[in-house]
Amino acid sequence: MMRSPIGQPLARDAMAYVLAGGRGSRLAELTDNRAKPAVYFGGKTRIIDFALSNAINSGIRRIGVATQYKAHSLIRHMQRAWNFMRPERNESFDILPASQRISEMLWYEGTADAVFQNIDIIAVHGPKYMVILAGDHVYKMDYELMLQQHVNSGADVTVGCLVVPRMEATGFGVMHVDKDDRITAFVEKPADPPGIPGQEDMALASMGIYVFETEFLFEQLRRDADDPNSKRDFGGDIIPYIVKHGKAQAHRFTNSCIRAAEEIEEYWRDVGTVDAYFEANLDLTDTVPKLDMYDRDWPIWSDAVVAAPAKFVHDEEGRRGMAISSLISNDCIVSGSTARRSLLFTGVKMGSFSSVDEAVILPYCNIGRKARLSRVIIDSGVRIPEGLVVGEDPVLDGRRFRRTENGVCLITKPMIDRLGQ
Ligand code: ADQ
Ligand code: ADP
Repeated sequence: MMRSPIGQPLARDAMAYVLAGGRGSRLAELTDNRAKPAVYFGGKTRIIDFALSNAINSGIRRIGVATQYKAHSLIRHMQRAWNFMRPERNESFDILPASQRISEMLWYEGTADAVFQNIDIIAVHGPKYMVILAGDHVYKMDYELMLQQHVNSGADVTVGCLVVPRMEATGFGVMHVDKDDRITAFVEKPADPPGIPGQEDMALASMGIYVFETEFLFEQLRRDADDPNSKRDFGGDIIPYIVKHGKAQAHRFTNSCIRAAEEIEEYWRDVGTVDAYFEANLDLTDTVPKLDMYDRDWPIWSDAVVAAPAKFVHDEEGRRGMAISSLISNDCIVSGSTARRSLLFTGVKMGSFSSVDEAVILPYCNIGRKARLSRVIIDSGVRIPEGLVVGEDPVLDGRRFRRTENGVCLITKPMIDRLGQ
């Protein structure tokens, strides 16, 4: 195994740089007030916790997060949850909002620019390798393996990749590789994605994560910044250039960080649409979910809200409060009501006679007495009025809420406020 000069895994000589500025507009109202990486997922965590936990679990101790769109909720979350790095051990955690550091007029123009504008800050930390990550995917991955492959292959850049159905690859960077997985062609978001030779209905897609030697990355970013035709984007500009003029290597995503890896199908989700977000959350209510949130070897960290335990109580008339196949977080109270195949995030209160079925209920919501809800996502802090029924009349639901193709209703505070008018 390759080691750093002081005999440690390569991850200790690397900095993870998480791109967390994008809106994720297909998540509709869920990203009206927060960036996609700040969207809650899985009962306790937010989406960005996956990339950050992967970095920490891989042994990386220097982390930067570039933020831009609606960053307030994201920054607050990271200050609460991720502020445990120790500078005296050469650890760091930098939140890097697009702060017009180069020119007062400039936000981060593209993903490459979100790194370029912070070159001086990265240089102070002095990592030999940069692991560029996206803050908006749900997966578990050991970046040390990608670093090892990068050094062993002598590549200029190593690109994390996945095999996806060809017609789903239109939103990805799609590549061709030779027999040694060297990338021979790379097209960003092709309308008609090229298939894999011998497996024409599948395509090799970029996960949008990259490993570089820091000095080489800086050279490329400076070169790109002088190119008037560049959009300053990794997938659109930097990677295609290196594929053409240098050596780019593909690193195939595997479950290798999971103990039972061989029995588990590979799990990576973009959760980019309301339906995909709903399904990925509900998957966690399966008896044996594909994504293990109880894995002590590869835990997903988040902020530990100091709050009372979840509580299930009889109401005043003796009706039982209960939850079946559900994830119930701290500070929830289920009183004389029933949750089935649902996720109740921190601080959700369910009143008597209410029931929820296939519901993703974000923190600090109140479900009023006698409400009956199925196939819903409820945004944080929403008070569901007494007796509201959702999931039984598609036409009415569609008029009141955002109802998806799959019949999932996204319910937000402004939508509830409009009901009373
Ligand atoms: P996209 O999915 O289009 O393509 P992009 O919008 O470039 O992703 O965002 C990548 C990451 O950077 C996201 O985490 C996003 O939040 C963040 N981001 C976007 N704009 C930013 C900005 N200005 N400042 C800071 N962060 C920003 C990319 C690649 C494809 C690849 C897919 C995989 O370009 O080749 O296939 O990711 O999802
Ligand atoms: P986000 O903005 O991404 O939804 P926040 O952390 O800002 O996440 O809070 C979510 C909601 O929960 C907000 O409506 C907020 O007012 C409410 N909230 C946060 N913490 C508490 C708390 N301890 N008790 C009651 N409500 C809270």
